[in-house]
Amino acid sequence: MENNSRRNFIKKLSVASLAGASIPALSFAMEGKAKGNKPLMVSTWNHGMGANEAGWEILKNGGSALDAVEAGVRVPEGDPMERSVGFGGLPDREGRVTLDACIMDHESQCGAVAFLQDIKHPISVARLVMEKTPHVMLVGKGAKQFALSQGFKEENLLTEQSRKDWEEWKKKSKYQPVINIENHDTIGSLAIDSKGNLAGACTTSGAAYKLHGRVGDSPIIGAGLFVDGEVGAACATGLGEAVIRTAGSAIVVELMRQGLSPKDACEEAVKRIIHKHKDLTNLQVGFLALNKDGVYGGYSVYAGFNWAVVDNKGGNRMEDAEYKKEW
Ligand code: SD4
Repeated sequence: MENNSRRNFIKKLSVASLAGASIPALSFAMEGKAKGNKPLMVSTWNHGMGANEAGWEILKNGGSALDAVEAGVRVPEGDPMERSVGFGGLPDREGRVTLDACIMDHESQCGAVAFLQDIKHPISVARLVMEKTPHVMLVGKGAKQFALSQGFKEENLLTEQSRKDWEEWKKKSKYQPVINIENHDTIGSLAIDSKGNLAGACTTSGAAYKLHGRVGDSPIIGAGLFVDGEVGAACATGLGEAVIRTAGSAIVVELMRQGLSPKDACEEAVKRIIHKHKDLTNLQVGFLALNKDGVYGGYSVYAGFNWAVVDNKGGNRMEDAEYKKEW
């Protein structure tokens, strides 16, 4: 074996053993360390474009990743045409819009709200939970009470269109979570700023027509979002129950710590979801990750997951995830 390939082989083995030796995709170890860009922001789905635009205004002027992701996800949260996030989000089966969100920075500070009603920007409430309370998560009435105490307004989040769709749904009342097909869903945003600091935010109205009280992965630190300032950040979109079962975003970050590229780490997390679920019908999950070097990547169970990325080099653009084609 010639020296170079022997070195690569040894490198590959050590990464594989650290990761539990179940990882076929070790292209990162073979290719050497990829170089990324700073600042940079990635956000899930087509509505990621608007989020990135708002976040980039902050990042390009030397602002923080934390401010960028918060400002970014507030865009779809406030848009009544986005039917899966914030104002205008589809309600649960009782016709109530209940929102989940969380935010995390490079120092492992984090805040979350779940089952929050009547407040348009759950991500900003989550940030205040992080900054102004000794807690990480507030839910339901308590979260709303806290939001009101911080000056947020009580608003009806059920738009006329969402109400009509819900009335229509009630005729059959069939719970069929059809996720990611219309190419707009939960928003997760990850950013690295010019200082090299990472942050992430995730916000959603959750699965349409869910049981009243259901909370998904999006406000759960380690499931819908995880950031380790020394390693990288990851977020998830799709069937939250599957992401919670596998501690999805925490796993993606842990795999990056062990040397996997963001894309390979996401792929491995998707494989675990596939491995742990017998019935994969409609079970779409997509992960998106960004490491400390500004390298990003994603992967999903089925085709259709995409994200927006913005940096100094290429502007704001959409990219499609690779996905598992057979198993
Ligand atoms: C949830 N993960 O509540 C969210 C929904 C979602 O793409 O991301 N859909 O389960």
